[in-house]
Parts: sequence; C-alpha cells; structure tokens
Amino acid sequence: MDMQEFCRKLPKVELHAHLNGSLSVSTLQKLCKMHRSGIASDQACMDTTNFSSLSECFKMFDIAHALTITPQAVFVATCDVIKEFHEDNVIYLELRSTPRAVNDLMTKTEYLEAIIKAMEASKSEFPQILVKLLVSINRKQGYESAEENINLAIQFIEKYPGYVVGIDLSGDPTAGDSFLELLEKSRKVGLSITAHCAEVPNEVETNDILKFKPDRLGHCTCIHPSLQGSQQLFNMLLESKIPVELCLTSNIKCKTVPSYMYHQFKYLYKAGHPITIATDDKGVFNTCLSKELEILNSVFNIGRKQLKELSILSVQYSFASTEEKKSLTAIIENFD
Ligand code: 6MZ
Repeated sequence: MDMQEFCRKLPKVELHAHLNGSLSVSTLQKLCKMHRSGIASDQACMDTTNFSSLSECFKMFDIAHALTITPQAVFVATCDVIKEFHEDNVIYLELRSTPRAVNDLMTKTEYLEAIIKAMEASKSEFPQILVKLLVSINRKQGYESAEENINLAIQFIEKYPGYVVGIDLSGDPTAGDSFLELLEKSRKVGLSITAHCAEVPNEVETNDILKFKPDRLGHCTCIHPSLQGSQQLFNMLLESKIPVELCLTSNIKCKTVPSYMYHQFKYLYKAGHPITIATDDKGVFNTCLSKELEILNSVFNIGRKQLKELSILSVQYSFASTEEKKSLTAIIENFD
C-alpha cells in the first residue's frame, strides 16, 4: 500500500469542518438546479486555488450561503457532506454550522432541524460514520445573534440528545467579538466549546481565549515561538494543554502561513502539544482529510505509525461520549 492509499484507507477523525465551506462543486451545482437561483452553476465552479487574503476567502462562503436558503437545500447539502467524508474513510465527523434565517424561507430552528434530519438519514445510509453537530457563533454577527444561537443549541441538546454536542466560535477573525460570557453560559449547561484563536495576530483576544480555556482551539496560527512577541502566548498555550485543530491547506490558501514548512504544526508537534488535523472548508480549499494527512507526511515526514496515532488521539479530543470513543479507538487500532 503506498502512502496515498494508506492515508485514504486509514479510519480518520475530522473535528474542524464548517458545513457551508465543505460543499463540493457537485453539491453546489445540484443546489443551483434545485433553486433555479440567481447563481449560475458555472459560478459554483469558481477557482478556489488562489486567494489573495483571508478576507477574499470569506467571500467564497457567500456562494454556498446563497444556495442553502431552504431547509430542503440544507438537508441535501448536509447529506452530501456526510457522504463525502464517509467516502474518504472518516469514521467520526464533527460538523459545525452557523444557524441562519432566510426571510420567509427558513428560520434558524428550521435550519438546525434540517441538519439533524440529514444526520438521522445518514445514520441508516452510512452507519460507518458517526456525526455530531457543533452550533457556530459568527463573531461578526453581533451579541444578539450569538445569544440566539446558544439558546438554540441549549434547546437542541434537550430535544435531540446525542446530536448537538458543542459550540464553535468562528467567523472572520479580523472583525467582531469573541463573546466569552456567552460561551461561559453554554459551558454551564454541558456544551463543549471550541474557539477559533489567533487566526490573525490579536494578542489581547488570544490571551483572553487562552485564559477562558475552551475544550479545543482552532488554528492558533499566530502563536508560535519564532513569531515575534508570541513566545509568552506560546508558553501559555503549551501549559494549557488544550488540543489545537490544525488546518494546513486552509492556512496556506488564506495566506496566513507562508508555506507548509512554516506551519505551526511544526512547533506544536515538536513540543508534544495535543493536535488534530482537519480540513476546515474542504469545498472552498479543494481538499479532503486524507489529502491533508498526505501533505503532513510529505512535508514533515512523520510516517504511518504517527499518522495512525494522530487519528487515535483525535478521538480523545473529540466531543463524543466515552462509549463512542472506545469503539472508534478500536476501529482505528485494528487498521493496518
Ligand atoms: C473562521 C470560518 C473559517 O457556518 O455557514 N468559517 N471562520 N475562520 C475560517 N477560516 C478559513 N472558515 C469558515 O459555514 C461557513 C462559515 O464558517 C465560518 C464562517 O463564519 C463562514 O461564514 P457555516 O456552515
């Protein structure tokens, strides 16, 4: 088995995937036809190989958002995303998404219900992949919207136990707030928390987020020892032992990291800090989890044993139940 095949066949764990950023071109085209929307299907094929900046990359989400405007479209989109992760041999997927209301077409509750319905439907069609949902808060959308999303997540853990397991703080890192007091409220009701952190330089906020101690952190791009002024934050991160979700291609394509070689993976891995490899937005960045592992291996030469170990450790950092973790670990351990 060559390395490409090994990475594809390895049972994998995806902990950082935004629903609307994960839509493949074929799903976008399917949605274009479904809605006869103003977006032509050739626009859905937009070149995703070259963004000049993080802000430019954020414009890509507008395309998916313009197409997932009804519960039916959200259902189709979610089913497709689960199917595609399953086809890449992902056995555990934590999908995250920001509840969205669209005029008279969809409420935030209907948006979340459509995702849950798709998770239920996929359970019988693809029993090999276990899927959980994290409700996202978009930093840019303000306090009221964030509070609304958290209240919905709280309602949903009671209504659909085992589906919604956490909250994700995300959105354009160059704008908005981190709403830590709201995250505290969700922590109190048993929701796990993952927060995008230091995707762009922001010492004060990074410090606040690290002190808050979410269960996991996303990116941490601007925290590493060779970055001027971030040594103290790096030490704080190492001391915290909070697992970091690393999305290599995403950071390269958004130009927040100059090349794979200089990715923060290098510093965190060397320090023995808990990490998990993820895709972020597999549609927008034209990637998949096995591709990310292949890149990791070719750039840092970490080898099969370590890739398998990373997959096993990712189970521990997931928001799955203890029983679920046990059976997921057994599946990965049995792979050779
Ligand atoms: C921060 C990101 C992101 O929620 O509509 N999102 N937030 N940094 C990133 N790095 C590239 N990639 C995606 O999926 C799309 C939304 O996820 C967040 C943004 O808020 C984006 O609008 P959902 O399913």
